Amino acid sequence: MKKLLFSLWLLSTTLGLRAEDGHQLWLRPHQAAPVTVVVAAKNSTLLAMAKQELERNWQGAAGATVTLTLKKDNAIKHDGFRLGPTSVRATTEAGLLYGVFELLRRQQTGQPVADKVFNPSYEYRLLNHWDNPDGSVERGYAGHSIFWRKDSSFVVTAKDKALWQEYARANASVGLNGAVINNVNASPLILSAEYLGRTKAIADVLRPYGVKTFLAVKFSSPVLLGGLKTADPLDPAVKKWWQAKAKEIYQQIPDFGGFLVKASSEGQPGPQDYGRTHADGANMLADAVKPYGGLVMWRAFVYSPNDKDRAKQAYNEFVPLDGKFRDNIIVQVKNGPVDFQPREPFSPLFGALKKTSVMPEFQITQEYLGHSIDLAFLSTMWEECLGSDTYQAGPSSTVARVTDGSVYPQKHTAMAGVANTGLDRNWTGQDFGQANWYAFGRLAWNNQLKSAQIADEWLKQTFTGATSSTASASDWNTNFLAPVTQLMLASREAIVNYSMPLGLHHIMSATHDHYGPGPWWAPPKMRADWTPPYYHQADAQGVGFDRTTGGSNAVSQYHEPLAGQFNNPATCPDEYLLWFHHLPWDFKMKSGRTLWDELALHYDHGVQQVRQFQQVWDKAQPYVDAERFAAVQNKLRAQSGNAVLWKDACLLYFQQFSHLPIPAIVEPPMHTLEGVIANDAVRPRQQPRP
Ligand code: BDP
Repeated sequence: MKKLLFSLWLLSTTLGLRAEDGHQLWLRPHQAAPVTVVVAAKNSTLLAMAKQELERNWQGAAGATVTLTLKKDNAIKHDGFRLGPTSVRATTEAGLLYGVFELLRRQQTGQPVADKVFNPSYEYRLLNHWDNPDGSVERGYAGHSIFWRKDSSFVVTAKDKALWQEYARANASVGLNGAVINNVNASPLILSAEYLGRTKAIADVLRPYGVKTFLAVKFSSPVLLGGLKTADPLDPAVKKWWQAKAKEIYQQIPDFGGFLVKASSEGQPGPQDYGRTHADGANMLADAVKPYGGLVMWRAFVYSPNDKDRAKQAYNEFVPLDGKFRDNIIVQVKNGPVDFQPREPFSPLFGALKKTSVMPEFQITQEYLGHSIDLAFLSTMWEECLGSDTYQAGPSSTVARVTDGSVYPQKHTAMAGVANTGLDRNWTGQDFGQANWYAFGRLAWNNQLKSAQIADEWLKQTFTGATSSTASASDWNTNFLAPVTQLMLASREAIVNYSMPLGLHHIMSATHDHYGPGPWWAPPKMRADWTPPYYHQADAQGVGFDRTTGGSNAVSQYHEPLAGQFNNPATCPDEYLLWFHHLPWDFKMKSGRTLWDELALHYDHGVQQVRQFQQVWDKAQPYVDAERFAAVQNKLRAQSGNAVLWKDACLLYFQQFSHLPIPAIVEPPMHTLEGVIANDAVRPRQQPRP
């Protein structure tokens, strides 16, 4: 019997049919060559982890001796390291661990290992988990929280710990060194003794991988949890409450990272409830954690229903406060001025805050880019934002450089990404979602990295070894790596094309948690800035949001030459055109086509791109294990249908205003507008997983 099972296993392995559930991420097990690891430092759990990684995964010369040395070195910053073919030197233990992972990555992906210093772009490289104490995940599409459980029994099981350890190891492998383990829409419960107990248990598991634990806190916790009458940041009792809470936390978790705060934002309580400023609120919390070396990350995601233009609010509220924040505060700014849309120009706050530490916040979870159904490699989007020149301190003041300390003397630097992890066996729902977790870590470590390299690295580590026997390894590069890399690099633009091209934004379905189209959605009495028509402004005259000097004037929040360039439709880049302009349907585009035709062609092109992705993936079959091949194939099928839905719905909806025919070269709609709207209204909140 045993023999039969073994033969079956062997057969299925060689045929490439072995179950590959994706749980191993980019850290797939390897046949390691023998290696001797000499640790020239006092032994610690973290260094033991580093040693173990080398011993288990060494792909270099058999019998090599690798030394890990802790040593002062002026060229090394923060937890950076100096790498040689058989040596890693760093000034911190975490630096040695990152060096080990870099060495192994280079071996696995065929990159040379020259003597070189690697320094991180940012001091803090953080995941923000929007995980609720009841185990649900806001905007999460990969199952329940890996940290919190519905039953709230607070029992920490061996299974919990094993999972947290795998999670921490994955973070460390790409240099991520911090995790905010609960939702920014924070429950006050998170600061209760029970939840702090579980937080301590999590922190203990993350620590050996150099990952610090942070909490998101609710500004009104002193009232809701502490029973005080007020949460006014200038009230002495409130200050005392937070100081005592900080002490309680640090007694249990001495290296606790600090607080992330969403306040006076989207209905969350905050200092403005008491007539105080963001600086008043943030400073009070910063003082509470200061004695322990803690940090406060204060979000600048603010807007109010009375704004004529929501995109302007954060800049208006925060620029006057520049220089008023304590030095252990970082203002956390979303990449764009509205809200993680498939494409936005960069937030004008980047570079405009010159005396305040500022950090970019990206969204790894695909709230507006197809949940865990559509394939979207978001690295290109983040690269685009980081590479955008703000001109705030002369040319080359890119978002990357105005946030990483290259331009302004920031006391602290950081980058945050809203995580896409959950209890799904493959962590992220869509297998390619893992690439976004990976890419975020790599870019937080090095904000100059190119998406092509990141995709190449991720594919090589994630799919090598899964090839079936019918495919030769030498074909792998040509038939799998090259086309799938191209697919990944084009994937985000395809989504922009079939959902919100030419600067359109926020026109997604509200009834279906932001998946699919919904440009019509505007129930009576609904806040205007939560409805798509507020953003697309389609009427008989044209389409787009007028943010020019003649309109909301949001354009003036950008530094010249950008303000002038964006303000003029002739010089405004096509991809931001309808972000800044309301233009007639027959507006003549740079291509010579009318705006209406151009819009239609973009929608159609997006659909065709997804069809092409399907073809690329189908051809990749011999190079991918059966399970992941089928999973991605199914997702692409669903995405293809969704792309057509977007195209049909948006073109038919806008056609009511343009009264123009859909160009003949565009695939004719297979839906009716009435049908799509009716279907959207009755769609269940959670679409069954394809
Ligand atoms: C929006 C999400 C919402 C978040 C909010 C935020 O829809 O769930 O709470 O961002 O970032 O995009 O606070």
